[in-house]
Amino acid sequence: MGGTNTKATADELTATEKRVLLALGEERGEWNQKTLSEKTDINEDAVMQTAFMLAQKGLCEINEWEKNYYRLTAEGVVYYAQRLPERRGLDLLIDREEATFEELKNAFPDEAEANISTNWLLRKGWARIEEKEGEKFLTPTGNTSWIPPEVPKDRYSRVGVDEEILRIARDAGDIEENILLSRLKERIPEIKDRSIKSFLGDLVGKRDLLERYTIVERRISITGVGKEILSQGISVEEEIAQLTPELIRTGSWKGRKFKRYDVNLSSKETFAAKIHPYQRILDRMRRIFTEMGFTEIKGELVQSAFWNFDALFVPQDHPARDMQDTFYLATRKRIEASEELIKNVKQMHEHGGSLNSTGWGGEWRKELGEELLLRTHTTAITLGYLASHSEPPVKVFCIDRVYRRETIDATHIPEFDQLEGIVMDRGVTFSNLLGCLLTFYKKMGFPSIRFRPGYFPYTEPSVEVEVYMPARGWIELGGAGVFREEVTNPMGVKYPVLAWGLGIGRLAMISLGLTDIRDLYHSDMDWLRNARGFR
Ligand code: FA5
Repeated sequence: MGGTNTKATADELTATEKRVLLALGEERGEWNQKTLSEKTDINEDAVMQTAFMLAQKGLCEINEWEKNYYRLTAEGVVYYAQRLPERRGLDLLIDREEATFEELKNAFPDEAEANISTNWLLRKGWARIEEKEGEKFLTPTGNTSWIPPEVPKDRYSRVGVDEEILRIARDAGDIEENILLSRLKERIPEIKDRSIKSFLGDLVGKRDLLERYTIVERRISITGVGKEILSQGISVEEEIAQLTPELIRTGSWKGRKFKRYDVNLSSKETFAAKIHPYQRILDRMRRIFTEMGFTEIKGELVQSAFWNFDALFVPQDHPARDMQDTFYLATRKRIEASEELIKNVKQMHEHGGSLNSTGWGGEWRKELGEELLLRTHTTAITLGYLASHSEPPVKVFCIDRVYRRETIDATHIPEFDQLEGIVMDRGVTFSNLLGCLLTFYKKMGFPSIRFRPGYFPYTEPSVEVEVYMPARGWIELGGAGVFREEVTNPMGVKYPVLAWGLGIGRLAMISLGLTDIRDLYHSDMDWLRNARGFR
């Protein structure tokens, strides 16, 4: 860094940064959090924060490493004071030359501790089990130490390395691993580090007498650039960090130095409340259709089979009407339509009414039309509107929930939303329909969609709209077509009706980068916070 640059940096330092830099520049050379805090009289957290700021500016260097520490657990403290249960057990055995399990048990305050004593007596090879006349005894083996093979037994006859470790830890309070190792080696120079670690492992893991914890230690030292700034001389002036009404009123801010803002610092991420990404997509769709001159309509969730199917020229034996596909209510209701419309629909189904159509043939049964169901598509809603608005022009849309008995998978759920729309006017054509859908999807951010020939009982011609998704290939987004005369004629509609019903869930799933439609309904906070979508 050149001279002019470092000068500029010196000017940008806060008073606290200057104080810390001055301390770092003193002879001692290396500091840790604690010593630097004591030297500067700034608390440890703040001093580290400042050191990090200085490090970011290249003025100091922070080295970090982890250190293991040990201290006795509560049980460790008790066992240390009373000696380990197996040591107490051994003394008893030596005293009496042998003892039954029962006798050993009676020497301890509880059974658990007696068991610990027995287990470790056997494990350490201090006692063995002998049987005399059907009764079991514990007898001492003569071993009284617990040391690894590299340590000569005769020199450490009554030493347990674990006991030594507990003693050192008790004396030290909290002890760093390397210090513990070296203290133990002062006592038993022959012992290897590997053995000590295995004893420590037992005391921490198996016996819970010692606790191991890690502390991050830091060494902070000034860099060459830092020294250069100091060599130019810096003075610590108190700075105003926050402008208060008081400072302005009294005018005491005059002539004082203000803390500079670092506009390059990234700010903390905030997660303000916002509208659910899925709702944002619904709102966007509403806006697009409204901009295109459409009016939104609403309708009932419970529909009669007449409006959901019959008026749409869906034959009464169509598989979509099965109980397996549709949720029916247990009740029926008089059809909400004029007698004339019901009669016209009946005639259309039976023989094509006055049109050059054969209809579906057979008898159309009114009672099947009276069955109530949860609407399976929103086409029931636009159709109902059309029936009462038979004069052109009509341009309406509807966004609402529909229900189907579906096997749930990545693209199918039993409750989903559809975006329905119709245009009825003199001279509108199939091309207008495709253009309208293309415009909508383009505005939604899907420039490449494709139309495939489709089939619906109520439209001719019919298409299916598909969009490409790299993870899954082409996905069907919706159906559309021009209503057949078998649908429009009974209602007295004389002009072409363009109609479509688009699945919203699938579109939302693709827009939001999901591959499973079910994820739209999971309240995953991380996803909700970060999901980007329409505003
Ligand atoms: C219909 O519902 C027709 N009423 C659409 C229509 C309206 C055609 C007007 C012609 C004129 P379909 O059953 O294909 O069509 O459903 C339309 C869209 O809803 C599908 O393309 C799909 O995107 C979505 N969809 C269908 N079933 C499910 C489901 N179980 N879960 C999620 N989305 C679904």
